[in-house]
Amino acid sequence: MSTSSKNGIPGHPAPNANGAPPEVRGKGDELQQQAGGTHPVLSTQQGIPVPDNQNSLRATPKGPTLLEDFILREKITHFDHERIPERIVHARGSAAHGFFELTESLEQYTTARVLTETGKRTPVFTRFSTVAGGAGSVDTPRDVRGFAVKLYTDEGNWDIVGNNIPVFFIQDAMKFPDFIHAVKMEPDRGFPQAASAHDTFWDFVTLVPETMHTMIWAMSDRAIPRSLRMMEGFGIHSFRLINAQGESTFVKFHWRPKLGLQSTVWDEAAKLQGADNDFHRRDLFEAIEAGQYPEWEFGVQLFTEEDAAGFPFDHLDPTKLIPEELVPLRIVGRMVLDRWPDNLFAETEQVAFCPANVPPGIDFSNDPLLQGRLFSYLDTQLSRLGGSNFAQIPINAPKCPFHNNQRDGHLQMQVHKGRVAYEPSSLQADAPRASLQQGFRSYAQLDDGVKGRVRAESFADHYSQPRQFWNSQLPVEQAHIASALVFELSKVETAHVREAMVGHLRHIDEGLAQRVADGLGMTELPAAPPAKVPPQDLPPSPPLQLIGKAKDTLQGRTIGILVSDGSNQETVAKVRAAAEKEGAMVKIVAPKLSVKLKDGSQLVADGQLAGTPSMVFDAVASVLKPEEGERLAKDGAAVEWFANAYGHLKAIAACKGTRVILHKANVEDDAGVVEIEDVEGFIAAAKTRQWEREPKVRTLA
Ligand code: HDE
Repeated sequence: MSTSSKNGIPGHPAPNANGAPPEVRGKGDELQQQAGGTHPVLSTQQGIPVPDNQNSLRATPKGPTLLEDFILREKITHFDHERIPERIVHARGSAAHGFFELTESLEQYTTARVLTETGKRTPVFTRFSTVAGGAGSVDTPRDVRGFAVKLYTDEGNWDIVGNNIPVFFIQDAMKFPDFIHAVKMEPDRGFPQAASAHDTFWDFVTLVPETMHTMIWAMSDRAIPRSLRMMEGFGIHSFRLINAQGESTFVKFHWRPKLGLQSTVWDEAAKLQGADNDFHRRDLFEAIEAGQYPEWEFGVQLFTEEDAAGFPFDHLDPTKLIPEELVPLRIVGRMVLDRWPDNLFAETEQVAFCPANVPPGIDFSNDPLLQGRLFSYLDTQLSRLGGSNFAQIPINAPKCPFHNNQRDGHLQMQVHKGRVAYEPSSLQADAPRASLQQGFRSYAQLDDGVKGRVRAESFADHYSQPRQFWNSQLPVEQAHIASALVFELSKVETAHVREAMVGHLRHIDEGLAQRVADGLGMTELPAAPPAKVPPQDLPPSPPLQLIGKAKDTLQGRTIGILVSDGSNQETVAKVRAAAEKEGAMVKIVAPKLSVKLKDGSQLVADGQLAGTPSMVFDAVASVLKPEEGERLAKDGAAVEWFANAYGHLKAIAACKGTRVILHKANVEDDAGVVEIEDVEGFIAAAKTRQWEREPKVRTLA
């Protein structure tokens, strides 16, 4: 039977006047045949074949619907339960599959095979997330990003559940619920969603000065990444590596993006929220689909107990980082993400990370925040994933053999055989037994001290490292931090909270405090609160910069070319070829989805102008015949396209026909605004942001 239909969709029967396909009423077989006849028969969960998936069972043709209709009830019931509780934090996330490959063995330090077998590829699943927003919130708010990697090693799953910022807001797990309650939307009004710019967050921050270090990182452009592919990742806490002799070395884990670091500018991040809710998810998806697999170097900082004793801070305090000048980063591996999940729910949503998942040869430190996390993740997953068998969900199951005597429970998927589900046993030759040789070993640490609810004195310095961070930044980065603080605090309604924050900033840098106070219109600087430990001046550490660590490259970047009817196809082709040669992705934008070029050929655009603003590109080019330029100069979407590209410090290549729009958009000539004929000049400018333009386009604090 033919699959063509009046509505033109192959395989779809034409609807009748009231929208229902009457010829298939109660005739599932016929629908099957219309669709080609090769599809399996639709069935219920119990395997009962479904005769008709369009109409419920009615007592008469006009109803009522019968309770007897088990097919309808089963379908609706399952649908009603499709959602599971979203994560209490890090609810909004995107993930991909890939592999980890060790390039240098750490055999001297650990027995973990994933860190000793060079060249071996270990499968990974990596999930990036925002922290504060709900699962449906936007991708680009100012927020810390989660960077969680599950490595399916031969000795069990290893989860490095980290962030894109190397320190955390609080020192003790006891404070986590308070901190999260403060940053999430305020419970009485239900806003703001996915934003720290509100009273309760800053109230908490000002009352808990240990937050200062992560606060200043979160005010930097690290919290508004351009792409998940352009972020660093950090395990944050110190962990231990344990070697064959049982010796321990402390370790911090790092991920370094091959594409270099890059962020948006704040105005761009804010506008991206309107332009594309899924900007980061789409970016990761498109890169993987295009075969541009994102890659990170894997690095470790290794140090001993004795080294640690000499640090001017306590490495067990998660609000502190170890500058690379003190302990250099050793690159020992890489991670490549090369496969998008088949199903967002089954994989990205159901994946359950837990910092307690470590293979033998890796162990925990006493960091009190880490210690709390070792409890929290399993606990939250029991309720989020509905019971104790969530490790059997394919995305969570180890890829190495596993055997234990755990039985039964909700949604047990395994059919365990045999009569023995206990140890010791003598009745079954293949019953699992513990192994001292292969099993997980905890470091035999000798600790002394007294029991108590105390905070170590060595955790008391809250300002030296934020000051070091500030002093390590380039002037443009400092201006962004100061401006972010002004923006955030301008949203705080309570005057004493704003004042308290500026007071704290004085301990970090008097100049910063003054700039923020000026930006907020304060007439005098508020007093600084007492500091338990006066801040020390630590040497600046350039690896803490972001723009300083960016790479001038078009790899992984996207260039938008605006065209319209009559555009010169050769110019478009030239710009496209040059950009693609440098590794960029090129997208055509036009006032309509298909335009007729100068030579009469038809070009299908990737995006329609009004729906594809320049925020989604790293640089833009424009090829328009003069009449189209004149016409589009009256179109707000076109004018904003250039005004935003200019304001967001992007390179612009424009033809003569485009000049009239540039004029309307107040785009002034500078090194990043080039003639379209100067393709080389455009490519060079597109590899970086035009930082020197920034003072011309916005007032920074
Ligand atoms: Fe988490 N965190 N966290 N966290 N965290 C969760 O676990 C928690 C902390 C991080 O993509 C939850 O399964 C406590 C630091 C990431 O699925 C929960 C404390 C760091 C993810 C939880 C912390 C993180 C989570 C929510 C203080 C950076 C998302 C759902 C003691 C090193 C992982 C879930 C993913 C998720 C608790 C602090 C990173 C509630 C109690 C520090 C990347 O268990």
